[in-house]
Amino acid sequence: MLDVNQVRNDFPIFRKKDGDFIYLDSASTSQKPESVIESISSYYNSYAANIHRALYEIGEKATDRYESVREKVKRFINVPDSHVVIFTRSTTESINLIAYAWGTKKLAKDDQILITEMEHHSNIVPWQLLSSRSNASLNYIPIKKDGTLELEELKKNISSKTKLVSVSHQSNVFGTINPINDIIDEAKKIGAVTVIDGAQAVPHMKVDIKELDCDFYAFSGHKMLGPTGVGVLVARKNILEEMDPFMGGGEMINTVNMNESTWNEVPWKFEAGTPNIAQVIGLGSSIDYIEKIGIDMIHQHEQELLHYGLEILSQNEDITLYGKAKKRGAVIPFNVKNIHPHDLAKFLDTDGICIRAGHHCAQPIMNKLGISATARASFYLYNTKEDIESLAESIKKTVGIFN
Ligand code: 7TS
Repeated sequence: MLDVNQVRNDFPIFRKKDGDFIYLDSASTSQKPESVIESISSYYNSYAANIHRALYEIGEKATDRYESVREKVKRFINVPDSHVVIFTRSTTESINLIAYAWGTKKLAKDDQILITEMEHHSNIVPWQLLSSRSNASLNYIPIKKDGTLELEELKKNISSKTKLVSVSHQSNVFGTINPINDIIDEAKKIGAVTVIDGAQAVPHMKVDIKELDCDFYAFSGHKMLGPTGVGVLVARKNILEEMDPFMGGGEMINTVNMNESTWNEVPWKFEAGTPNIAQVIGLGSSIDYIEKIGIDMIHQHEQELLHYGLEILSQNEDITLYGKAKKRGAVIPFNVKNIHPHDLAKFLDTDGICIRAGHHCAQPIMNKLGISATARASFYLYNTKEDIESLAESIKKTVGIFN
């Protein structure tokens, strides 16, 4: 069993006695353990230098630390080759990179991009932009009101025209863990490229890229105990080699003359300019931390919290819970009778409880449910059953004030 008290003690933000708070918004961003914060300050305090160019000790150390994080990502999610691990700013940037550097070259009129109604806006808008640049059509696999995909519709929608299929591994609204193995298999049958948005999956469950065998997989450091400003894109090497660069600048070139340039090898071809060095090093420490605790242990702890949360909140008749997927991560969207989720979040905040309220950057889901917003509680390794009991109590109190 996970020793949550010990875990919480690793996080400076939870050690403060004054202004105690209960953090139930990890699907938005996670808190950071001391080891991650220290690895970032240690770079700035003792070896701050640019990478890949400095011929002195601290520059070489910074380069080694930065590059070693590719190996950590490779081991953590079982990527075949550390050279297909590209550092970006976020999941959002990783998906935009694919849409520009792969999509602009590969897609044309009569081609189809297939996504789902369950996506975060960052897995919708880049494809809308690509669709208007290329004239390829953009189609959606519908969702059911219970927060699962209409998989029967996948077979109806996918055809030889489909060139790219992009799906989230785990929904940020319902927590639904999508059957991405089946979707990748269907896409492969017709030779479509597959993109998996793993922003909500990598922090919370074992992900195995070799086993998934998708073409692209994207995630963010800040949702997995790491700093903001670093994301990852892993991809199949031959596809990366065929792609044009995303951004031009220093480091991504091999040669530059007045008229043209040639490109550096993968992955550096996609890392133009000075990267987020400290953030990448911080991501390395967050992977170390998660591996020390064990991703399966974290997943199991979150599953217990999820089931406890569903049980406790369902006892309150004023609460409507959304999502009924059998395989589901620790995310609970809900609404409380006669209280707008923004008001609820503000009232819970007076009890020191942080939840998210709004459309969660997933407006097509809200449209499907016929609502404009929900409240959302999401859990991570540092949350406890007492946190959930406090949430339930504070909701009851707020209902009393409003009714
Ligand atoms: N994809 C999914 C499934 C997400 O949940 C998010 C962020 C993103 C992509 C974008 O990640 P970013 O790091 O590039 O911003 N989701 C949320 C959320 O649910 N609440 O705030 C951010």
